[in-house]
Amino acid sequence: MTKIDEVKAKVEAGKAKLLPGLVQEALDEGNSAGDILQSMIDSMGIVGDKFSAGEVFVPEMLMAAKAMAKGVDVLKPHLTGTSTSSLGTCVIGTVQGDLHDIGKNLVTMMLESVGFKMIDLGVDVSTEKFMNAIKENENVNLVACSGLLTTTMSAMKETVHALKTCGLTGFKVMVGGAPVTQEMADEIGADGFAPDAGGAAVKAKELVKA
Ligand code: B1M
Repeated sequence: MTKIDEVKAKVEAGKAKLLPGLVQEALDEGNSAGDILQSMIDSMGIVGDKFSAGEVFVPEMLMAAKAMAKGVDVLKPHLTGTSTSSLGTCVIGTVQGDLHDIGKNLVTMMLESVGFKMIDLGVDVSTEKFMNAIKENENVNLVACSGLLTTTMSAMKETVHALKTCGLTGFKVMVGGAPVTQEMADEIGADGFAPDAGGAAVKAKELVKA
């Protein structure tokens, strides 16, 4: 078994304590941070499929998520650049009713690395909380909403609608997350969509420079 396969297997098995050491060993062996990250994302896909099939349950999903977070901590310095330019301030959060944060955290990391100051509101973020963050922080030029559940897509729609019609100006709204598509983003009036964290950094730059 290669070190990268071991990382993948231990994320799936939810072995959080083993992950930092294994990820470091995979890096030391010359694997790229991007490849290691992808192996962990693939693992979460497998866990999700097993959950759908009734082979694992919420506690196992949670343990896998914790293991991945530990692995990402080790990868962080290898994934992020050292941008000195300031692109502005981005308020980010997972929409109301949704507790998934791994994808949102990866997007946060990538946006930070291209030069955004990030205000991370966490998970289960109400529309009101997004709005207060725009008012309370200077130069907010981007709001990023993440969502993983089909059942919280209505919350995303409500939040985007409220942000676009509340009278506050000077920012663009970007959406993303597994169930989100470009078509849906257009339909709910978002300014931008990205399918993954790398794409989110590219789209964010594009949006604030437009
Ligand atoms: Co949940 N869960 N979960 N879960 N969970 C999914 C999402 C699910 C697909 C699993 C399945 O059934 N196959 C399913 C949703 C089905 C649906 O809606 N159609 C599901 C379910 C049903 C649930 C519960 C309802 C289960 C229950 O209680 N019965 C429950 C809901 C709780 C809630 O939120 N209210 C629940 C709970 C949980 C845990 C808490 C146990 C845990 C989350 C822990 C955490 O996040 N800290 C969890 C996990 C781990 C998963 C899976 C297995 C993995 C998610 C993940 O982290 N993926 C997931 C299955 C799957 O994804 N295949 C599943 C890795 C991550 C890197 O990918 O978040 O997609 P992702 O982010 C990507 C892109 O989407 C994108 O960039 C990232 C990668 O580069 N992206 C953006 C994300 N946000 C973006 C924002 C952007 C742009 C791009 O711009 C703003």
